Amino acid sequence: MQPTPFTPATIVVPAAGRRQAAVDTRAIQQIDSAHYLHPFTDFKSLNAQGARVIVKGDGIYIWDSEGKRLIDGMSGLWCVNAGYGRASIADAVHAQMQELPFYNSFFQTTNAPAAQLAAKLAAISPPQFKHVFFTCSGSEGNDTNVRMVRRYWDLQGCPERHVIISRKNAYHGSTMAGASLSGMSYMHEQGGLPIPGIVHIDQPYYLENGKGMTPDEFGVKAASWLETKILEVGADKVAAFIGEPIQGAGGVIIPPATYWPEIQRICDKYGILLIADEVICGFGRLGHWFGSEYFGIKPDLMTFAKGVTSGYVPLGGVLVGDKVADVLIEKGGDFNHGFTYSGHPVACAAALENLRILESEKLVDKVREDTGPYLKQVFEKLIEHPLVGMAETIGFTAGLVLVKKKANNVHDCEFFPSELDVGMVCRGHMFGNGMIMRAVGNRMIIAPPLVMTRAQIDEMVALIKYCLDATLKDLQTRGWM
Ligand code: PXG
Repeated sequence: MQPTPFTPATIVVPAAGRRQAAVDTRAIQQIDSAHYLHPFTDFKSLNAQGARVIVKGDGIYIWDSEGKRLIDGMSGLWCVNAGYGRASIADAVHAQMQELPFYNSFFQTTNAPAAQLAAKLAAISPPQFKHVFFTCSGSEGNDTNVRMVRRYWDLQGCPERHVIISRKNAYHGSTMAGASLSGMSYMHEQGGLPIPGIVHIDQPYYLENGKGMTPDEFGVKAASWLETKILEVGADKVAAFIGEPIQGAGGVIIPPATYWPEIQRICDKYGILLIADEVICGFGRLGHWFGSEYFGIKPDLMTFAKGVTSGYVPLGGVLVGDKVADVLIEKGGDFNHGFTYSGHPVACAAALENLRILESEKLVDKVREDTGPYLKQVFEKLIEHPLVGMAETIGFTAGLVLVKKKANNVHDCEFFPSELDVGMVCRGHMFGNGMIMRAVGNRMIIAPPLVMTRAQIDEMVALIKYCLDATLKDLQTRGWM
């Protein structure tokens, strides 16, 4: 029997059986344009077209104010690991708000959810982590890292050890330190960044930098750039190296298997602290609680945010390994850093319920053993599409590269000129047909909610293929192919 041909009409339906919020799209767009400056946005061009108004979420789907359903292939923004519509998180938040909506943790006070969440995070993280510093976001977590590792080295009698090495095309946030650690030149161009004492090495992106090498050879080579930089700066001046286990915002850049073990070896050789930014990889994205476990590395600090609450309420922080925590506790005195909302009881209550869901539904195990391998099997078949030069997944995130002309070896593919912005053309077809898939240059990426089932993976990949076909036709019509 022939399979029924896929058409996106099969998924563009209003939220069946759920109350549709009554939202006047034009009215919201007007006040949005008049008053709301969106993050990372060209304000004028958004005002000209009007923002899409998202009104509802359930499971892996969201709905806009026109009743159109979309598969949220990006989990909000790498956040909604437990999926939308979790009444028990709403209930936990409601109950906590009624009991104690806020109290600070500054002046020798604490609250039960913050203490319980710290203990829970210590229990699910690798054994070197027993302590947590809470923030409200990943950016603040990375600012905390900068201050904490510099404080650590001061206390160790090495005040000159203040340089932090990061990577180009990394994303570590948008505060002054977060943006400085990030390796995006378009961020550094605005606001006089990076701040002093932060330097960058090239990223482990095989397609960009690995020509003529096997992936394994390239992994070792890319890690060697860390050693070169350490020697250039002076090992006695380097405080820490920071990296995302896989680079998310940079386009789902998956390093070769040889990369992280080499990075670990080099950090150990020079006694440099290793910071894993787990804001995206943490809480199951790679089929482990933390991406560091996937790669078998032993960081001294881990930044977290996003998936800790599945994005239901803002929360971030740093898991502090014993090596650093023991020094801060034993020798440190006051650590003059923190936020009004550090350990916010409502956010911590949301996180506790979210982690309970991830555990009780075995979502992390499922991604590792079942749906992650299935996504790999189905998504990587997209390599057969004429526009796709490379398609890869890791856990529950995936990326493909759009190419003008394919070749057996990805380095021999012909690429579109970057000014054509084919990724954005493709993204337009995805959005228009009910699929949220992000474009990062010529890479199209996804990171779906961890609740996505095998049947939903089939539905998503069929839709992606349909949209790639539409993109191909469009590019041909434009005369770009
Ligand atoms: N570290 C990493 C690895 C991140 O991905 C942050 C830190 C900062 O977290 P906050 O909570 O301060 O936003 C992030 C955030 C994108 C995109 O384009 C990714 C993020 C934020 C905005 C856009 O994929 N990640």
